[in-house]
Amino acid sequence: MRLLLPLLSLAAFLVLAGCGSDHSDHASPSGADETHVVHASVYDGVQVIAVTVGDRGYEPARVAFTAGIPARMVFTRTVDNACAEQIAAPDFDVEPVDLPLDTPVAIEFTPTETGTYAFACGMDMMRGRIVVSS
Ligand SMILES: [Cu+2]
Repeated sequence: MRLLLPLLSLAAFLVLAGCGSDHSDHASPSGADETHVVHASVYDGVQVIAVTVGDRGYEPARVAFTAGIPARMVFTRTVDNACAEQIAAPDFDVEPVDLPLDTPVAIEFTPTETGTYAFACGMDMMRGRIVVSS
């Protein structure tokens, strides 16, 4: 018991710490991830967004691009989860691409029309949204 108790309290601390970061990440008024949209930054004529594929899915799960400018999404998978092992953007003809653990992988396309599109895992189970505006 002398050994077990400190381990249990450490585990409790880790759970609380994880919970705490959850709240700060999703501090939007509605509390929903759906409202959190990250706009691309333009570097050398390419609009770029970095997305982490973690145990809560895509972060950010909604990204915004401008129509008519080449776009690059750089995915880094940080979770060892078979569902997250590939990324695809079928609306932009991006076929499923492998995401090795902790290795940034870029997909590129040029959004030409405004609208809301999808990116997803290779099985189309884990999904994110791409919002294209003019
Ligand atoms: Cu999947």
